[in-house]
Amino acid sequence: MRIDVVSIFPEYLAPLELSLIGKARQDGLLELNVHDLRTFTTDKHRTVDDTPYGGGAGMVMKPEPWAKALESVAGASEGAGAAEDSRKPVLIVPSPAGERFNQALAYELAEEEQLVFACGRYEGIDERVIEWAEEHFTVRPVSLGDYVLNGGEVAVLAMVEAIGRLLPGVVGNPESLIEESHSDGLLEYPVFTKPSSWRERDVPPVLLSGNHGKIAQWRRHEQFRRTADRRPDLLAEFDAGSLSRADRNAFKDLGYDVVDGRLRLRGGQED
Ligand code: 6GU
Repeated sequence: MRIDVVSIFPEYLAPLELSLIGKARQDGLLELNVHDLRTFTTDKHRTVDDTPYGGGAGMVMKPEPWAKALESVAGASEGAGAAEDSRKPVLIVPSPAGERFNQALAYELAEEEQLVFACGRYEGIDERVIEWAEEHFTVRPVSLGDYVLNGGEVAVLAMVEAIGRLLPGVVGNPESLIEESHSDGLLEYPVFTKPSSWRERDVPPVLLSGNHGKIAQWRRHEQFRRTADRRPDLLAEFDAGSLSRADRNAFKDLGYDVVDGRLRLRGGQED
């Protein structure tokens, strides 16, 4: 995979030289280039922003430096023709006004040949850039969650790590990708290591039993319990149609019934 990041703070992306992602780059599994937006300006002061039409607080990023920057990275990948949608690079525009980033989107983006991240600052990028970019890219404004960051750089660190670790060969033991939070629409079960008793706290005895069937079921039910407690919104999406009787009973104990293949909180509001 090839990733290009355009930012006015390229140093912000330095952590992508570390750890698993840094190693993936060294190993040639991931080609990642960071570009300074200011190198695509033409004025003496290398201006990237201006006041908003219509008034209001803050500044807006000027369109032309962005067009130059995006043209330069779009040309870098072969076959970026407007006719063949599947070969267009994906332009991800980090923004609190985007679609939510999640594990499903990480898996989807991990299949792409080229990703380009356009890090906005200030109040955002002139909207015409987003429209114009559709000629060269599949454009996806993406948000990490319902809060506001000062710019897209921190969001790009998060997204590149989430996507990069799904590329073949990046995570040493691919099994660790299978049993993790969100891989099956549930939160991960709790984990424990030695000693079995620590500061008067014991590891759940089932984990010491050697009974692999019981352990698997205990872990699964802990996933249900945790998800119901911390992220009940995920259970609304959960496919409950193929749950075993034991799993359905575990959900019953948590106050959920299975209705038409979906979990429904007992005594919940009808709409
Ligand atoms: Cl992706 N960008 C910015 N600037 N703020 C955010 C965000 C992204 N996601 C949540 N807040």
